[in-house]
Order: sequence, then C-alpha cells, then structure tokens
Amino acid sequence: MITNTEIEKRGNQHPNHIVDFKQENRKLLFTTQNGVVLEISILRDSVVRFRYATEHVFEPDFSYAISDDVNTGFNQLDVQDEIPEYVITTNKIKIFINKSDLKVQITDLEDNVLNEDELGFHWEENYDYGGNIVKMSKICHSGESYYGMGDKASHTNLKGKRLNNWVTDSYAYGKDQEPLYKAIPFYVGLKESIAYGIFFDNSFSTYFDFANEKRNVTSFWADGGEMNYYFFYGPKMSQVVEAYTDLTGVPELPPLWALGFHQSKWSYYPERNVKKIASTFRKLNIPCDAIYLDIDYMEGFRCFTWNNRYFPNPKKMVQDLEKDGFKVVTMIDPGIKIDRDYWVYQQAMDHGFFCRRADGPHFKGKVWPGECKFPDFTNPEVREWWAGLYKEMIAEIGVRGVWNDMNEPAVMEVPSKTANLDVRHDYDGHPCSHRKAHNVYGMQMVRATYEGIKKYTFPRRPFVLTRAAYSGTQRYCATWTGDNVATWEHLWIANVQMQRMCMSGYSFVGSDIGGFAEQPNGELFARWVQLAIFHPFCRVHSSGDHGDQEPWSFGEEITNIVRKYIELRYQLLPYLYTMFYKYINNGMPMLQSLVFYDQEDSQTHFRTDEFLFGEHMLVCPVQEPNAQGRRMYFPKGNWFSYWTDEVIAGGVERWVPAELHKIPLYVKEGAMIPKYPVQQYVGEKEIKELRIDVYYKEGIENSSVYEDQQDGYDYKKGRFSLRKFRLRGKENELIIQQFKDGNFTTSYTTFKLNFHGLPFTIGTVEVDNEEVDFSEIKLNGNNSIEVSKDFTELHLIGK
Ligand code: NBV
Repeated sequence: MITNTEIEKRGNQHPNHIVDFKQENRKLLFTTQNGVVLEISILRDSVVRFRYATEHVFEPDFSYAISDDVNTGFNQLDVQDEIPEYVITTNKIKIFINKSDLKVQITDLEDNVLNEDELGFHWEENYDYGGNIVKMSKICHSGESYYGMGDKASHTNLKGKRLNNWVTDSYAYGKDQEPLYKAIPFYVGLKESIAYGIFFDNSFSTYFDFANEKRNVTSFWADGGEMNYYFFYGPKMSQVVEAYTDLTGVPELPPLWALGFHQSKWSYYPERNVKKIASTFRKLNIPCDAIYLDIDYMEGFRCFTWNNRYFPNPKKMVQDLEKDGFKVVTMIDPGIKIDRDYWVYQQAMDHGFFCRRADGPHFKGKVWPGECKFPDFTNPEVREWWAGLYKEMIAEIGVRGVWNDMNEPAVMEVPSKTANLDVRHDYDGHPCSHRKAHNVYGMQMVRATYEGIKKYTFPRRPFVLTRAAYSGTQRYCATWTGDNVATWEHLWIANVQMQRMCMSGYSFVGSDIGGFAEQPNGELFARWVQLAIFHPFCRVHSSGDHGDQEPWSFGEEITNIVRKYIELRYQLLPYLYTMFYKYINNGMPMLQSLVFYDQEDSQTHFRTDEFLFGEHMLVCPVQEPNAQGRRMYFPKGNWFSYWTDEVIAGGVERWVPAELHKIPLYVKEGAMIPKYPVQQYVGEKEIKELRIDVYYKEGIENSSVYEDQQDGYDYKKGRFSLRKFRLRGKENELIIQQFKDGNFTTSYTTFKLNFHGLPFTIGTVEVDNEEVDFSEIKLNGNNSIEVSKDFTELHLIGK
C-alpha cells in the first residue's frame, strides 16, 4: 500500500524559504528550510553557474564537458541582504534570489530582465532508479527566441519545440525527428535583442521545452543527476557563444589537408577500387585530399585488423596513395567481436575492460561483427589501452586519420538501439549506470582515439571524426551529422544543422554530401556540393547499396560544376584556415546564422537559409529543384556579388539569380579575401604568391590571414604568420595597413591584390609612404597590383 505521503512525494517538490547564506570566495551558498542548497559560482562577470542539491548534499563535482583551460576571473562581486531577496551584483549582471522560494531573476545593469524563474528549480523523486528527476522552468516572454542545441534537424529558431538529448543512431532521420546523434544541452536565448545562454551540464537524458507545452514557459529537466546549469550573459550572441565555447573548449588546429575535400563510401574495397577512385580524381583534375575506408577493410568487422584478401599490403597501398596526395582515413567502431582468438577481445577480457551489467555479467550487443562486448571508455585505463591499439595502424601502416562510428553506442535488434540502462560505467571514478554515461560514451571513445592518433601520428597533427557527441567533444575531433538521406529536405536539414552546431561551440562539422541513404540525382548532388564547400568539414559519403556518388557519377555537366566548386574550396583554404584559427582563439563560430550576425534586425530571427561563411562571405544555398534563382535576405552592410561584383545594400529581401552552376554568394564590402591557387591536394604546389581579393568600401573594415606550416606543432613555438589588414576607403583613395605577428616565413614574397569596385582610376600608388613606379607593382588596368608582402601601408590615390 502506498501511503499518502509517498503519493505526495511523487509529485513535484519545491524549495521553500532560505534559512542560511554563506559565501566562500566566488561561491555563494543558499540553504532552504527544507534542505535545498543553491550554490552560485561566479566564473566571470557574465558567466555564472547555478547548482542545486536536495537534502543538503551535492554530488562530487565532475564533468566531462568542461575544459581544463577555461578562463575565469571577475571584477566585482557584491552580495546584499535585502527584503525580500538577496541581490548579487557583478560588473555585468544582477542576480536576485527570492528568500521565500529560492526563485532567481537575472537582469543586466540597466535593469532589463534577462531571465527569470517561473517555477524555478523543482524535482520529483525517482522511485525506480533513486535520485531525482531535476527540473527548471523559466518564463518565456513573447518575442523571445531560442537557438543552438547541437544537431537538431529543426528550424534554426527553436521556439515552440520540445527536444530530447539522448545520443541515438538515427538512420535516415527526418526533419524534426528527435533525438539525434548528439547531446549538446546548450541554447542561446534572445530577448528583446539581448542575448543570453544556458548550458545544462547534465549527461542523463535531458529535455528542453521552448514554449511548446505552455506558451509562456521554457523549461529543461533531466532523468537524474543534478540541476546544474551555467548562465551566460551577452548582450551579443557572439559573446554568449564565445563564453560557452571557452567553457567547453576548442580543438587544436587540424592539419590543413583535413579542410580539403574528402571522398568516402561504404565501402571502397578491394585495394584496386580504392586506387581507381583516387586515380580518377587525379585524371579528372578534381581536387581531393582524403579517401576513407569503411568497415569492410577489417577482417570480419574486427577493429584493428585488415582483411588480407581485399588489402594484402595496406602499408604499401597507403604509401602509394600518399605519393599521390591522398591521406587514408579508417573506421573504428566500439563493439569488439566476442572471439577467443581475437587479440583485442583477449586483452580487454584479461584486463576487465568490458562494461558489465548491474548483476555482474558482461553487457553484450549485436553489431556488424555479430555479438560484441563494449569497452568502458569512461574508465581512464581503458582509454589508455584503446589509444595504444592504434599504434600499428598509424605509426606503421601510415593511416592519417580515424573516424569513430556507432559510438552512441548503437546496438542492433534491440528496441532501445543502445546499451541496457543498468550497464555499469566507471565514469572516471564516479561509478554509475548507463543512464548517466550514455551521452558521454561516444565522447570518451573518441577522446581515447584522439589520444592514440595524436601520439602515433606525431609530429604531425591528428585527424579524428566522431558520430556521437556530448558538449565538449569538439576538443577532440571533427564530427558529421550521421545517416542522412539524398533528398532536398535533407539539403535543408544539413544547412540548419551546420549553422546550429557552429552556434553550439562545435564548428568542425559536415554532412554526408549528397546524402548517405538513397542516391541523389545530379542536380541535387551539385546543389549539395555548392553548399558543403562552405562547411568546415567537407566530405562526400554514401551507403554502398545506393549507387555511385563520386563527383563524376552524374555526367559531364555535373562533374564540371562540382569540380568548379571544389576548386573554389581549395582557393579559399587560407580564408577557411583563418576562420578556424579565429574559432579556436576567439570562440568565433566558423558559420554564422543571420541572427548571429545581426540580432538587432528582427528580420533575421526566423531566417534559416542564409549564413555567413567566416566573417565576410554570405551564402544562400538553393534548396529545391529546377531553380533559376531564389529569394534571399541581405543583412546589414553592402554586399558584392561574388560572380558579378554587383553591389546590393543590406536590409532587403531580393530575388537573386542561381542557375545550376551558381550558388548565391556575396562578399562583404571592405573584405580582403586571401586565396591560394587551385591545387589537387594540400601541399601539391608551393604557393608563390598570395592572391587577395580586395572589395572596396567607403569606410573601415578589418580582415586577416593566418598561415603556418599546415601541419605539425611549430606554430605553437611562434612559427606562424598572422597578418591583419585594416582597409580604409575614401572617395578617391584606398589605404591598406598591415600588422604582422609570428615568425613563420611564408613561401611567397608578394601579394597579388585584385580590386573590386574601386570607384576611382588609380593615379598614384605609395608603399610605405614612397611612390612606386607602376611597372614595379605590375599595375594591371585598374584591377590588380603585385606588391611585397611586407608592406606596412599601401596607399592608392585616384587620378
Ligand atoms: O559503417 C557503415 C556505416 C557508415 O558508412 C555510416 O557513415 C555510419 O553513419 N555505419 C553508419 C553503419 C551502418 C548504418 C546503416
């Protein structure tokens, strides 16, 4: 018989009045009469952590998401004991804690309410598993919008959606399908053009309701663990995303080849087929840097083995491909085949590295090799062992990168599609069940992979790719959006997913170009390539049983279009690499949704299609068949057509031409876009001259270009070259100042500056205050000059 008190307990419980307040440096502790403790930690003036315990006691403080390099430090922390609330003031925000119910309200210093509790923290005891279902509800104001949340296949603005974070193998997912492969419980809120962010760092299954159930309430909750969230104040979206990215970390620079074009299929085998694909790229002059081996390279799908019939001499094959500029990337899955004669299985058994069920037996699940056991990657010893398994593949055979698939972990033929919830995990010394470890399992696997590849590929840089991810996974690897489909709708999904991931601190991301399941027609393939060359990770991948998906599989017209766009990607490599540099140094997402670019303009709040590629290029993909053009919105600023140099003033929606060979692409006035010559692979050519496209602006604009050795770690010892340009255009003049940093010497000595939209005819050119002869700078019409890369100030004066 359930007693009345027990029934009551099953409902929501709430904190009551505050009976105690304590301050321990940057931590403030408020205790209520019914045993709830709210711990507020000030990380920065604009970054605050809220943690709630019930029954007085917090769990040990441990998170896989938080970076070791997080910046902390604030200028002000005052606490005032007032009636009816405590008021905490930093240099940027005020936090009000209601004494009667522990509800929180946060304002800026001008008293604009940024965020306020509706019910605030409440919880329900979990009778099945113990602990609590922890909940938080906030007031949603009319006009408030929500962005971020990782890979959700939904409109960029999440208002009205209910979402779940539980990493899931979602073959051929659809628009709005939930949950997907990633768990990134971070959103950016935009209220009356002021941005803030919330990161709910809880690895259990989490849920977010953005005014779906109740028009004026946004809430988030988890199946277990603690109510533990970080609040970030903007007021700009860029500041929110920067702060979240700082908290959860950034990757190191990838080798430049990882930003080239990659070709993959499930599966390229045997060796002769792999080589045929590679040589066709070279024959047709389509640039490509990497070729992927999917599960069929293995012996009976056993990880860390090679099928000798298909690949009799992998080392030689890898070397041959390298000579032609191709890097080989191989797949590794988490499931280890149960086979007493298989060394990986034996080692894991001997050391007790496999996950166990609650009562002791090993957890078993069916995947490609048949029945498998699964290493517990949340155990640091297991990660170290796993990292070591890559030695032969990387150090001896010469494979240059690894992709970890199925690491949700995906399990076949069970309704849950994953491990049983009672499976036990070490969780780095905080033993728990799969309910808590599920969302970080893939992250910890790919972390171990990253450690291994980094070690054995040294002194080169590692390249690792993951399917599953939790917040913070971006520190270790790139990611792709899983098994999409060759449909126009999925082209739309890919576009929003990339923007959303970039907004969620995870910029190194791409989709399976053309679609994984089913086969695109040539038009869809071409449109997808046109979009995806602007995605940080750029790879064609598809399932083997749905026809060919190489750039030449759709006839000559499409091949030519695809080549042209892949060539454009290679030309833009220095621009892209500089974007990467800014991402890891300033937390600046590599792609920006329009709302991120201009949150003040309410026209941008519900746009999905247009985005900025880096700081200066505006892209708007074509997402339907038979288009000759489309409507697009131009945000503030003046934009040069990349194709015609026509200038369009922002703040308008316009029809723009977009025949099959053309994606709407615009460059912001004042931008200086660095370009390399087309290469068939990174490093094919010595760069003899850096071309910079200079787009005139009346006024000031800053640009930069970051370069280094394109691989290795010398850049960390100062061997990099960072050039910052400040362009200032006047009616009859253009001045470009250059500021240099780093001591890497680039292979070229000159810039070729190509001018777009100069409103005057060049009469005089001065370099560092000295007039130069036109022959010296090779003035070509009014359009281009060649000038030493070392100038400090270049001055063009009209006739
Ligand atoms: O290893 C085969 C595939 C792979 O090609 C794909 O990229 C992954 O997302 N893998 C899934 C397993 C089979 C899915 C049907």
